[in-house]
Amino acid sequence: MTATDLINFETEIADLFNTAKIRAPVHLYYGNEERMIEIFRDVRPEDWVCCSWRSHYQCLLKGVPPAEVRAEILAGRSISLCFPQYRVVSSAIVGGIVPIAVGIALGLKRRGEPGRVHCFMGEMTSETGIAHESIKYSFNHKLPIRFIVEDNGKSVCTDTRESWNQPALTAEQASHPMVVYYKYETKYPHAGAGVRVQF
Ligand SMILES: Cc1ncc(C[n+]2csc(CCOP(=O)(O)OP(=O)(O)O)c2C)c(N)n1
Repeated sequence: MTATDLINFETEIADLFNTAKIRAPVHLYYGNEERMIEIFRDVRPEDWVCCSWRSHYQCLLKGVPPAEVRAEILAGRSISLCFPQYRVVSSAIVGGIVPIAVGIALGLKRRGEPGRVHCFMGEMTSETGIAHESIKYSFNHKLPIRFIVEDNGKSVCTDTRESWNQPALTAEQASHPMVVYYKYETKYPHAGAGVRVQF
């Protein structure tokens, strides 16, 4: 999957959404393709990838065939794509996937199984209590997991830094051995594709 393949996939989904072929929410990525490809250089087939409502790139990069991802999105399940056979799972609850990811990592460690967990979250999610506790627990218990904080600056329509009255995010202020932080600028709204229903 190249950056162009990823962009083309999201463009097709945007068109399908804007022409009402998809009748459930979609959350699209844009502007982070190179970072995603770089992050996935460290993801192996035995690893688990855990995502939020925005997960098309992760599914494609984990090896789910584009036709399978597209079919699930057309069926209205973009917001919580799960392909356990490819070891990629999602939750659309803010913060919901983070302790699930920790549980998977704990399971791998207890069973002595190979592989690790890559848990993606938006920057607002990364400021929640559940994320802070999950990162602390994983670090102290030396779990096979890393957390990827993806900063697009907003939480739906709210400015994340402004809401916490914090000029820099926690993940930005101090580097953590288990956290990868990156910033990107998207051309899409929080949800939808800029024409039909969005919020
Ligand atoms: C418990 C809960 N509260 C509210 C929502 C609605 N909601 C969905 S995404 C989102 C914003 C999350 O922002 P961020 O973590 O920065 O992720 P982004 O979508 O910007 O990637 C909110 C409030 C939700 N899905 N779950």
